[in-house]
Amino acid sequence: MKPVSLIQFLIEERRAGRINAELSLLIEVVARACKRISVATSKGALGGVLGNAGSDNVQGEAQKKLDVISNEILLEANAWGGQLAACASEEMEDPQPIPDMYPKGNHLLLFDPLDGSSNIDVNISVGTIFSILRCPDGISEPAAEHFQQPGTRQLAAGYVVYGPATLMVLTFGHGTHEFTLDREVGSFTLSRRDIRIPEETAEFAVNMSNQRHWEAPMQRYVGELLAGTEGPRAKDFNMRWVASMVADVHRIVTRGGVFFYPLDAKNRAKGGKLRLLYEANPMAFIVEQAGGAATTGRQRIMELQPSGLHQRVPVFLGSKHEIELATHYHREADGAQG
Ligand code: FBP
Repeated sequence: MKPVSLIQFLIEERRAGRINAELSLLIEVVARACKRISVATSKGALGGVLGNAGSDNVQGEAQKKLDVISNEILLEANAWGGQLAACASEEMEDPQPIPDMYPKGNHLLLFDPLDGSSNIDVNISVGTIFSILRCPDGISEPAAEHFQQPGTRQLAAGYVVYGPATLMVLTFGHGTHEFTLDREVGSFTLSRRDIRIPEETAEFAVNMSNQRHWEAPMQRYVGELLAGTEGPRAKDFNMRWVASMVADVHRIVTRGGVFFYPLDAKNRAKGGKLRLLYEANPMAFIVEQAGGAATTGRQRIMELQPSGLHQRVPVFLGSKHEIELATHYHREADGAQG
């Protein structure tokens, strides 16, 4: 089969009327920025990009040098692209307006410039996660509230994994597709079209060291997985935890599985660990478009009405039947139907 480049794929989507020219150009700009981040991450110590930046982000977390470098690469590339009204990032408290010297567009871009920061210095896969929304009509200076749209309003979402290969996984709401960076040509090439996540799985991902802090329904659900053939599930389950959401989710998009970052006694006050607008919503859109499911343990993530730019939520996503069961245990414990 003749290789299909990302640009060819985008032109096909435009011809099919599934996306417009502005959204297509915006994806090209984001993809180009991620190619530069891929080069930066691959340099490691030789590029002087490892270690802390000596500053904290809005979440109070120590920023890694690559957090800051990736954030700047994405801001700079998208400032002059002409498709954006503004963008927002995990690394910035407030939305970043487009400088007046550049033309503005009517899209809003949200991103986690470098997901899995705790793995950078130990050479484990990290990534970039992004979500694209429409800027509300008549808004020329978007504020945080204009980004606070439910995940169902996303026009596109994607992640890029910087691993042995650099891969981008993308959805516009018409299936989920994977592109591999061909380093010789310097462009992303379609490697899997219309990905389907198996509804059943025997593989789960969760940070088990938090077990004692979990709610009872989560203890029950994971307890049954660990009991395996000797327990009510009568089936053995295997566990994986990379601690880079992009890598854990990509494994699920590739061969199925489930990923959990549940509410626990440590993160309850913050509402969870992972961020709704630039981690949970884009991953939920990608997974749902590949036939999986994504909930907070109680409700569909993409139906949440966001209340803050950096709002955190519990995340349950992956193979449909397991997510439905884990969610059922939580709702049952709450005395809710379903
Ligand atoms: P950032 O690195 O972007 O802050 O993301 C949070 C994250 O690293 C996720 O990628 C990952 O799933 C999770 O935190 C790991 O959490 P823990 O350190 O508890 O294992």
